[in-house]
Amino acid sequence: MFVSNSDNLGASLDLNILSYFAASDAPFMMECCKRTPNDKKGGHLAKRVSDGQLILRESAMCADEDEEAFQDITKHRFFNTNNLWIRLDKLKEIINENGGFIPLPMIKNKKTVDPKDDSSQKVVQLETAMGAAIECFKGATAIVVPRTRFAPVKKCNDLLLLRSDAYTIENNKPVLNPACGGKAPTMALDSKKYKLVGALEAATEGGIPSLVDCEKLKISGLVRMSKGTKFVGNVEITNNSDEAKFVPTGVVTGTLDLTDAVGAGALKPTAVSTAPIAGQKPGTSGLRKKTKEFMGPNYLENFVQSAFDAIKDSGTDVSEGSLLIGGDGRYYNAEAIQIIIKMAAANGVKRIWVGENGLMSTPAVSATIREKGPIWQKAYGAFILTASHNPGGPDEDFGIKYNCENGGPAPDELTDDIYAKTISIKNYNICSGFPTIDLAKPGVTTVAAEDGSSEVSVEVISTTESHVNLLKTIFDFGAIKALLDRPDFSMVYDCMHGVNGPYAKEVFINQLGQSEDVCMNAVPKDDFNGGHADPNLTYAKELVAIMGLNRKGEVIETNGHAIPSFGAAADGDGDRNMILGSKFFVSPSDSLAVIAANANAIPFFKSQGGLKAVARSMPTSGAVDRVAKDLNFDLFETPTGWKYFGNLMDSKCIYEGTDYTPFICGEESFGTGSDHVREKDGIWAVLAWLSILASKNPDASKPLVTVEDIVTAHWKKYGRNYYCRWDFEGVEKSKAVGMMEKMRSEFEQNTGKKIGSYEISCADDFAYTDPVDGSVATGKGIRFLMADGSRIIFRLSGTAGSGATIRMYIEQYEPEKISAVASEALSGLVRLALDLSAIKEFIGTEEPTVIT
Ligand code: VG1
Ligand code: CO
Repeated sequence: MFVSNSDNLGASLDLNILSYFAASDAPFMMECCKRTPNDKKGGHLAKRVSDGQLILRESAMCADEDEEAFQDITKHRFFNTNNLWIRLDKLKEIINENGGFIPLPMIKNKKTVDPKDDSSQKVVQLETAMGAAIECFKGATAIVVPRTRFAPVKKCNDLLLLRSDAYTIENNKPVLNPACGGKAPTMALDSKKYKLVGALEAATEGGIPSLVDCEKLKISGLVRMSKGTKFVGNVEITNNSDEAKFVPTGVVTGTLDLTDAVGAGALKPTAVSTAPIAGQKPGTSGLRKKTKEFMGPNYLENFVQSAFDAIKDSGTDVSEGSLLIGGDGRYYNAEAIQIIIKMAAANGVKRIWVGENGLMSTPAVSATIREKGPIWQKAYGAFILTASHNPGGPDEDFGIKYNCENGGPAPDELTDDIYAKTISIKNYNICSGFPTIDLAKPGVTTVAAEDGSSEVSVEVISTTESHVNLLKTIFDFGAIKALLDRPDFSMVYDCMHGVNGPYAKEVFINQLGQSEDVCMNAVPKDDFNGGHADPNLTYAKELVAIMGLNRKGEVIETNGHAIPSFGAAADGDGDRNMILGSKFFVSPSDSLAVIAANANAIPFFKSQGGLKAVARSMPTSGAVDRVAKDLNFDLFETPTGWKYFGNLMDSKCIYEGTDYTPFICGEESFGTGSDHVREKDGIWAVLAWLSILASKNPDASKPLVTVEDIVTAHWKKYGRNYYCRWDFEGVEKSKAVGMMEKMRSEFEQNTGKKIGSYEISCADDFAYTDPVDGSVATGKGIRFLMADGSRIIFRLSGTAGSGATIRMYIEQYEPEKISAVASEALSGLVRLALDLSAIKEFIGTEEPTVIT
């Protein structure tokens, strides 16, 4: 049996050594190397005087007064490489003799409880070492092997050597470069400054210097090196300043004091000390809090630093490609962007893209990550500054989230790691001297380090270009324009003063040639003009009235005002949509089902051979399920939040699994989208509806087939899922949690219970196993599933900036009765839901804040 350390890159199963070992008849053989000054601190092989047995002595076993003798490499000439050869029959004998184990000597090591943190609790670590087993095998032997069999990476000294040209790769193994003349350069990096690998990584961000002609390299203090430097002979570098100084390029030899050398100037990073701030756990879609909280000392900085640390730990090299930053334009957007730029520069980001005026909608961020090139500049991720539909302004909400390379929201694994880092953060990095970027001016600003060591570029890019270009490849703009140009067709799109305005104007005015009045409230405002940029019947009041409806979706008297044929609205960050026909509201769940049923009206789907799969979040109504069954699409039911759709869309292209694309997904909360991006996409849904309308109205001389006609025909074919959601906002958190807990405790007694005309066939908590990567999400909503297919669902919102919001979802399917008023059709189930939750007992009211 051959055993070795996993960090020894020279350990291979060498057949010559194996043959020698087999022929030797020894029970155990250790590969040793000659000790050089580099290895004097490590353990060595010794012969026990009393019986001549070979034994291993580790430095931790050596008394302080013996240290000098211990480190004498002329006396103790060999050290253990931990490449060990063991005869299994002898091993079995020893194990049997000793009652099931090998009596290894105990080694005592002084460490800190967090090995990465010197200031953490000191502990004594007791360990036994594999190599020490040599003393247990009578007749054990050792052979001296060339240094090439020992390439361990234990300290930054070793790692720097190994990464340099002092080593080459032969037969997949690093071997000492013959040009070194058989002896590796002696490395003496400042042990305090380069204890952890992160420090070495930071020092060699500019590349690894040449060491092949170096005899000894001693570095005291912080430096930054680059691949342009060649150390020759005996080199000693000192830097007594507190800033890491750049080692000049070219040949460097002899002693060099960098203490007074110029520093990085604007690119000088500072580690600012901070302390964890409670409550920075990202929710359904990022971290959302009161703006004032976000503006508090270190609040944004802590989260952003934790995100950078987690992103790097996940294996992303932030110095490659680009980092995108954009936001929905709410209060504090621009200041936050400047802070993130300065922190990005200090965390090693080299190229930053920012949306013009700091604006970029959530779907446009996703599109830009995926589409904007060239390939070597492609974004690996983005910070989106948004609290979406939550109100904005100094007294309202602010938010931030991170999206990954696929363009989608960070998965749970990453957001959990970000959160873990927020609770142990000690410092954040910032280049405080980095200039403030003029976000109103498109173009590139390049900031170079004074010492020439590196450069960071910030490019202010078009807010709309990548996204609108993508939309043009998805839809038939010609067909949509023909519909819009019909004299009997008119539309209005309410951007609610969110970030969607620029996109709506680009698409409808510039590309489709419509008049300005198609776009309402299309100038982004940092407080959404005091409104609630949430596209539903309650908050999109102005539009709803124009379309001839009230907040309950009932038809109102419009005193002869002309009502547009089509109305739509977007939320603060442009990912939600509400679809309205003349005097007609389309529920988001129905909208999803209608788009899925008519996907072939959209070239993106048709050209790929039609839709393959659909998905909806659990609380979304099952209307789309009937379409999936009818048209034979795969169907998925996921927890709330867009991040759960991402894996399904990436199943083939990232996970090499089943291809579910082309794919459409949606949520009851006015979110719809497809695999063209990895976020819901408000303007996409609007164009999808216009495409369907265009396809149903090929002949302009015939009467218009309306939104209402399309939905009614859909219900006639598939039946109707009556649906509503009641939100109870601003509830005290403990009360909301108490209510949920009570329902959980009653699952058993409620299952099988008959109440009035309903029978609860199952009461449970929704859990989801991701079919693509197997990850499990639990506690995703309480469900009461009725025997007749009706459902009652309760969840706590994961996007509330403060307090708690209870969401109650009600659904009832009717195959035939399609023309009832939703609130009436659902009144029985609503009553039951209010009773089952005992909501009045907990929060003192049964009156919701919003009904959608
Ligand atoms: C809400 C919606 C959910 C949506 C999320 C983000 O989450 O219910 O469907 O994905 O907002 O949308 P919650 O946890 O509050 O129910 V957006 O447009 O605010 O980013
Ligand atoms: Co949104």
